[in-house]
Amino acid sequence: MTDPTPSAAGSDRGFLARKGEGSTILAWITSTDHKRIGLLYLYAILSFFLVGVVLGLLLRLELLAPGRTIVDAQTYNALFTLHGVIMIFLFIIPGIPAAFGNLMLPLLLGARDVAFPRLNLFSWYLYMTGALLALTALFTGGGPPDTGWTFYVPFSARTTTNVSLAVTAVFILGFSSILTGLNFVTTTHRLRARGMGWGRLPLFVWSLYATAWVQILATPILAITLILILAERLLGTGLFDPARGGDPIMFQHLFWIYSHPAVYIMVLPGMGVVSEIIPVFSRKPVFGYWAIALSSIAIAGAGSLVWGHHMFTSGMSDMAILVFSFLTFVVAIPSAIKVFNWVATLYKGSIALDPPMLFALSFVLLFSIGGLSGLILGAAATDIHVHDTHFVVGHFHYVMFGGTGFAFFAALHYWLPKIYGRMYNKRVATIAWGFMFVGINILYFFMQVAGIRGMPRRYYDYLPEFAALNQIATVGSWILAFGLFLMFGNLLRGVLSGEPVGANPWGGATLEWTVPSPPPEENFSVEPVVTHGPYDFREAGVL
Ligand code: HEM
Ligand SMILES: [Cu+2]
Repeated sequence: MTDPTPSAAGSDRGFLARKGEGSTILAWITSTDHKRIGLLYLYAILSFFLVGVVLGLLLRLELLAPGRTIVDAQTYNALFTLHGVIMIFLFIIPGIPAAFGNLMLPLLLGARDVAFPRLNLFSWYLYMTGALLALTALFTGGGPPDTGWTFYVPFSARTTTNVSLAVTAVFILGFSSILTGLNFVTTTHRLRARGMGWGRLPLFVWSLYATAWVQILATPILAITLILILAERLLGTGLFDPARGGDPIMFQHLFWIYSHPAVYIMVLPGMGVVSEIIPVFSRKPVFGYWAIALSSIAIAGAGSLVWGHHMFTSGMSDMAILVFSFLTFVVAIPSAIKVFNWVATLYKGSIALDPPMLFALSFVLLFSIGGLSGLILGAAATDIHVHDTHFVVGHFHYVMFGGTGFAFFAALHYWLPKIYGRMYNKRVATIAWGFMFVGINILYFFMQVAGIRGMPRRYYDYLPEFAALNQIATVGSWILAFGLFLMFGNLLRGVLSGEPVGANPWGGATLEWTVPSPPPEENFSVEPVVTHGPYDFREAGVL
């Protein structure tokens, strides 16, 4: 570690280094402090993200030219399956709630810890067990799974690759997610500081709260679905096998009844982060507090009813298609409400384009592009044209990477100074953001164009007419990767040897900015009493 320069606000390194024995690895992996658990999640999640990125870059490299470029077809199948499984189950679902929820929720509420600190640590162990099993599936059994992250039957029931282990891994990961959700709901209900009514909850807390309910209610359906695949593979139950009276379409229903709501587990916390950052860097109270808070609940609720839009081409009655298509458009309303309120918050604000704000604003733009392309998929007629093409891949990367991924990076740049008491280089952060923003747009926009013209998804080879578009997209992936590299290098350098910061470097009005950076182990030395809303900068004395 570099020089222990005292931070402006406190003279010690807070929860990061409790006297001598508190800093061993053993002390970390047995700690029940929510901040330490949050960091354990953060380190693990970022490591898996980097593995996922490398796999993604390999996929793009294979698609650089028609024909075989670097891998054969079977390896390509394994690569996109692993890329998808890692990015979905190890990065984007737990990313913001497990890492930043754990780090910040008690601080935002004025609490000492989450409601069940030991259950919290147990959730981390479940996460690590599931993650390591998923990676083990790569190297054992009949070879890496090749089904895609959706594990569709009948193929997943028949393939001889290591699907059973991968499915078990995802099953365990699901329990980690459920327990985190239970912990957060209880914490929000029971551990708010005096004076913190529901109308004074920071919007990030509202988004975690809505997410937690989806985690609790939807994830068990995934657990059941996964057990049924195992039963199909190991016992030959025939539930999904038409030859034995089963129904493969039933699998798709079960899978998407979880996996569509899961996209809200992915994106709601990101929206919460953005709702925190935009008012602080506009120096203005958030516009439409209740509209933003309640639209999270509305998205979680309505979003649970639209799973059928993944199955327009699977064979459904026209009536069912009509209903699912209609409901899908209904979810666009609360999402748009959020975007309008963010824009209204910006209006006539005194906007500071610091790195967290740049990432937050690009979230709004990229998520909107992703959302609008989602409407093309939600309308049954156009979906039939672009179903299972690269248009879909572009759409979900705009939403998940441009949306949630950028919100995750926004959170990193917003809260890391609080956690470590040090600042990264803001200029380098801005340059890194620039590369990532340009890279992501080149990569996914041209994937969408290729998709509209008929480039299918999950093929390792394609017709020569798609070559130019694929080349441009692959170059985009290199620009993006360079930006990521720069960003992580800069953050690491900031954490290790950046300028020390005080308690409130951005001028925020929420409770975490009232404690030293890094926060002390017990968070608050005196129990806080909340006397103003989370965005009343004047009352907080920061404006
Ligand atoms: C937040 C980050 C990311 C997430 C959540 C994510 C997620 C996914 C998912 C779920 C799939 C679908 C796999 C399947 O169809 O079975 C996929 C496919 C793919 N991803 Fe990513 N990804 C991310 C980042 C990247 C990056 C950085 C790249 C490129 C550098 C990339 C390139 C690809 C490619 C080429 C495919 C294959 C498409 C196909 O063959 O169907 N992804 N990704
Ligand atoms: Cu969906």
